[in-house]
Amino acid sequence: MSRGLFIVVEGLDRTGKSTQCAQLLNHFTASGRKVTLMKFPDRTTNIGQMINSYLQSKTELNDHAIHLLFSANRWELSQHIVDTLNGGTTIIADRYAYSGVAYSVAKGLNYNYCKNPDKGLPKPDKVFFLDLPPLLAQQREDYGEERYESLEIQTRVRSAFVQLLQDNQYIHKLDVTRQSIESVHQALKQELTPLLESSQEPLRHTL
Ligand code: T5A
Ligand code: NA
Repeated sequence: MSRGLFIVVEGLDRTGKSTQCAQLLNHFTASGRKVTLMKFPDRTTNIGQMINSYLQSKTELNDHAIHLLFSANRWELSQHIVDTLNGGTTIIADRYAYSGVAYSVAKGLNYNYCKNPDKGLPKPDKVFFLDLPPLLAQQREDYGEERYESLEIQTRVRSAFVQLLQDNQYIHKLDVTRQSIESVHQALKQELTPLLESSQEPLRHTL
């Protein structure tokens, strides 16, 4: 049995990540592939509830402490990720460690410091960065409800993502400016085709 693929969708707030993850889930399901969705942060765990409370500004936390909690939230699910992939199920993840680095760097934490806690996590087979100017993202509905959803912060988060793109050539940037949901979906599918048609090497790469 071949293992599942690990696909990650990244981007600033409101860029259409959840929408596209849902579209991919439907597409894979319809084509008969075993597939599941994951979302980071996973707010359902104990750690995830602390993160949720922080994101809703109900609690305050030291910048380093919340950074480590976001990473811990990935680590607590890491064995589940490995087992799921090895069991032949594809994972579509709505955000992952790249958000972890970008948002903390945007607050002023050191780039290399930010990458360290995630080292050793399962490495995705494909990472997409949905790129939308922060000003356009801001015009989408429900913007501004959570911490980080301001133009100033999002602009700094985007700069951090640009550095991640430079350092990790395997991240695929997709300009979604004025692109319909359907056309972004088509672009993601097209980019995934070679991966879907090739047989996967055993999972052994880590971040
Ligand atoms: N964070 C996260 C960290 O600081 N460290 C970490 O390690 C991690 C993992 C989590 C927050 O935590 C931070 C980053 C975040 O600030 P979240 O739960 O992921 O937040 O929430 P958001 O990223 O804010 O996700 P959203 O759900 O708000 O945005 P999405 O998923 O990018 O966008 P989506 O799909 O919900 O779409 C937003 C709106 O745009 C429309 C949709 O219908 C919707 O109304 N839309 C489009 N409109 C026009 N054209 C298109 N192509 C469209 N696609 C979607
Ligand atoms: Na989302």
